[in-house]
Amino acid sequence: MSKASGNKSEKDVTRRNFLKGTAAAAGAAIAAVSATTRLAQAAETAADAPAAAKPAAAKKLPSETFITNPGSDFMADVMRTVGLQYLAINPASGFRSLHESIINHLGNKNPEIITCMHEETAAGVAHGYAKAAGKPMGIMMHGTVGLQHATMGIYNAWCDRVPMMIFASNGMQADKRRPGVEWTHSVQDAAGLVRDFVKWDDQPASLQHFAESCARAWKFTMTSPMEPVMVMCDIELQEDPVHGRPRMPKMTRLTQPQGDTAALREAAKLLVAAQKPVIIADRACRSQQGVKLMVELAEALGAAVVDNGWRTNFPSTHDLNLSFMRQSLVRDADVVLLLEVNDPWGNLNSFSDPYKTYRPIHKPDAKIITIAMQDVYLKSNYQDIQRFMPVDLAIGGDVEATLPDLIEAVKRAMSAGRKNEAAGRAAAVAKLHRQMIERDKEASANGWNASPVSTARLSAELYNAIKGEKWALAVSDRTSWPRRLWPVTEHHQMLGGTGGAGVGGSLPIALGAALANKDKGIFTATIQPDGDLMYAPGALWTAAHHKIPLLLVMHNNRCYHQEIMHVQRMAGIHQRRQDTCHIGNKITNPDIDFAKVAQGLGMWAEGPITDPSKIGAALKRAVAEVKNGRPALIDVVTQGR
Ligand SMILES: Cc1ncc(C[n+]2csc(CCOP(=O)(O)OP(=O)(O)O)c2C)c(N)n1
Ligand SMILES: [Mg+2]
Repeated sequence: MSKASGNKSEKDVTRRNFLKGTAAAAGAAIAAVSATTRLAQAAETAADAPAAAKPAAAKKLPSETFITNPGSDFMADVMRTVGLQYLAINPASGFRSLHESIINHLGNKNPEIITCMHEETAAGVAHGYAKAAGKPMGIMMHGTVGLQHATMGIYNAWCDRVPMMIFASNGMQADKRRPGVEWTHSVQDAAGLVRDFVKWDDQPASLQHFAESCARAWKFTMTSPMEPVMVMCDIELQEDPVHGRPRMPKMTRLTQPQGDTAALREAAKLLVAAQKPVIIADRACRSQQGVKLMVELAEALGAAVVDNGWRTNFPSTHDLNLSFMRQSLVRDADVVLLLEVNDPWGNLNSFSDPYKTYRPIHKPDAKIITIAMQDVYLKSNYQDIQRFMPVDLAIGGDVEATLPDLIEAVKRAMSAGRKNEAAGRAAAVAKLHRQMIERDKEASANGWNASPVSTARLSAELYNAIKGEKWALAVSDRTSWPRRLWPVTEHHQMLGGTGGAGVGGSLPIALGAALANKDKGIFTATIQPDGDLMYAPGALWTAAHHKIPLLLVMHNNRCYHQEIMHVQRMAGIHQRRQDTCHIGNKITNPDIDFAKVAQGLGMWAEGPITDPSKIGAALKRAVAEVKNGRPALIDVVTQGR
């Protein structure tokens, strides 16, 4: 009791009065209280029951029955066998038994519970973790209301092709449901809510079924295209004792699907014969090995590479990197190779908004080749499939698994003459690369000392503060400057965006990446937009509580900037006033004090900073905090995007 909480004897009297006459007074221990509660419930049930159903007097009361082998212990063991390191939850009675099994049976380790204040945060954390760790994390949701909150985070993960093991509770046996909330929180088909954007789901009816479904779910989520999967956790299955001898099946050793060898030979011939081949990559690489293979392919062909940045696919420092020259490259190309590109049509056509006119950028006779899992597995309802693009050769396969065969085929098809041509081409591309870098550097200096701070200055200051660390930028698409200016050579350094562009995803995704990077000694930073943070700011408490070392640098433009631009565009085409377009879009009056918000949730924080010359020193202090294991936030007032 704290000193401020008042007179002790007075409190005790109040407490005594409260307990007087209640069964709970018989014992102070929590276990005894819960036993009493059960006793009271049992008595109530017995009184209500028809005479014939009353238990015989000699029989044990339900309150004298203990379950020492709940099904949830076995289910928790299954989660451990599947390899889950963490399980993000917002607690719920639907999985109270599993929750207890994880903390008391497993000792809250493998999986360890990550407490989240919103289910969307839990999904986002698992999303970011998967990208940084290369394996799924678990989330456990209350099957109805919890899952309803989690949906957008799951959709982001689906669009971003990341593995995730979703568990959700449900009470399938209606006669066992507690009256009231357990009914409103039960559903015939809980997975129906997310079925359009999970790869597979199941509602196991036995523990053996649960074990086999988890093994299957893990296999599906870890096979390209990697996407979330969901296994329901029936309440009775959790709370009943284990029946029979359920067994966890052996875990499968996975390989990723590879493109057809004959088709790859054909692709290699086209690429080798090309005068101006271009490679465009989206979610092509899963690891540094993938980046190495990309370099080998590009160098063998002397081909320019456009890395769209949804993962790190190609070093930004490499001479063949022309990521920000896609339009001119596509215009001149005779062969374009698209590697797990989500939107081939959008990459090869220009679209004018708001006029909605479009035209192809590529030459009519340019050969288009795709290697992707996109054609192998998709669903019909949500339209992240993008516009149909006719191509000359579509090869189904995981890019990283397919590249070795393609590289070999290219090398075999390469004559001495073609090798010389490739070397000449590479030299020309290298020149363009240097020009591109110079242009970006010059452009970044625009408004260098401006206040509010430019995003280019913010990015440069952040890089300066973390360049001595083994660093990662968890969400790397909030402004294009880091991708333009920072030397990126490692796959872990930039992990892409939110996938589905569901705002509110950036913060938890960054948190999840930092959680995974913690074990690898990687320092994680993120550029955090203001609007995104405010969807579920409770994620900051999760960062502080679990000591997740993340540096958040606010890109606080005090508005939903992207949307202001849309409304301005509409005002333009409607020929109406522009000065009202801030309505509904500005996040001012009051200005949000993000440092205070973060401090209130247990983080180290400074700001708001409006003078760009003050950012460097503040970041230095923040980096030191994060290196000591404490998440930190620096609030910088910015402009634009
Ligand atoms: C869940 C959701 N709601 C609304 C939108 C529409 N939207 C797209 S960008 C954006 C603005 C986000 O603001 P902020 O995170 O501050 O980024 P800024 O545009 O200011 O850089 C909004 C609301 C969306 N994409 N997702
Ligand atoms: Mg904003």
